[in-house]
Amino acid sequence: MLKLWGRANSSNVQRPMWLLGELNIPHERIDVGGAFGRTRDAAYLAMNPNSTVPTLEDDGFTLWESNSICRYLADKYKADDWYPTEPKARAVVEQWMDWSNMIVAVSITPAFWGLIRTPADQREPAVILASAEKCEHAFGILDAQLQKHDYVCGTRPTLADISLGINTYRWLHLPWDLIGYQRPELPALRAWFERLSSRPVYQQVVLTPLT
Ligand SMILES: N[C@@H](CCC(=O)N[C@@H](CS)C(=O)NCC(=O)O)C(=O)O
Repeated sequence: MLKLWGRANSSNVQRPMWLLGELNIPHERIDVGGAFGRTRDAAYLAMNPNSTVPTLEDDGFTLWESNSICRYLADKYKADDWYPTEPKARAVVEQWMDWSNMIVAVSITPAFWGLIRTPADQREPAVILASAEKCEHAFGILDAQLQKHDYVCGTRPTLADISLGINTYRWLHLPWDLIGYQRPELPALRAWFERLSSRPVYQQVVLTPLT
């Protein structure tokens, strides 16, 4: 059986969890990383030398990088709706997946750590504010894209929505007031978030307490 290694409160683990749920693929998820540790064990390092989560294990084949895991699963289970095979359509999905990692995840990580995982007396408001400003710019770009159609790449969700939908939930729900920052309301992005929120798998996997 497929094994997904990684704690369920990790944004990057939630990507393959969400896809596995949507495709109804039997699998076992094993808690490692964060408070669960074990990512520096020799056996884990042999699968993933980064000591990060997630890692996928499929009958002796191992893979890390959450977006790569999603692409592999979509290919293996022929989920063409989620990962189109037509070259241009596929390239645009991959463009937004890459942007999700290089821009959105990089922008939001300092704010997430500062607001959720740092004791109040150690918080650095200037660092969190800089992160907030980068997020505002990035989510503005995503909002403009979502003014064109209901999902990131068209009329139905793809791997691009999975890649971006998790940090969007975080951006909408981080306690920005702790640093006196007012997040802008972006109507198209909000409407897309509501559409994602009507999906049972998104509710189970993503709409969970930020920890
Ligand atoms: N680009 C990687 C990032 C992996 C990553 O940094 N994962 C974080 C969790 S979101 C991690 O492993 N942190 C250390 C830990 O959980 O022990 C991916 O998309 O899989």
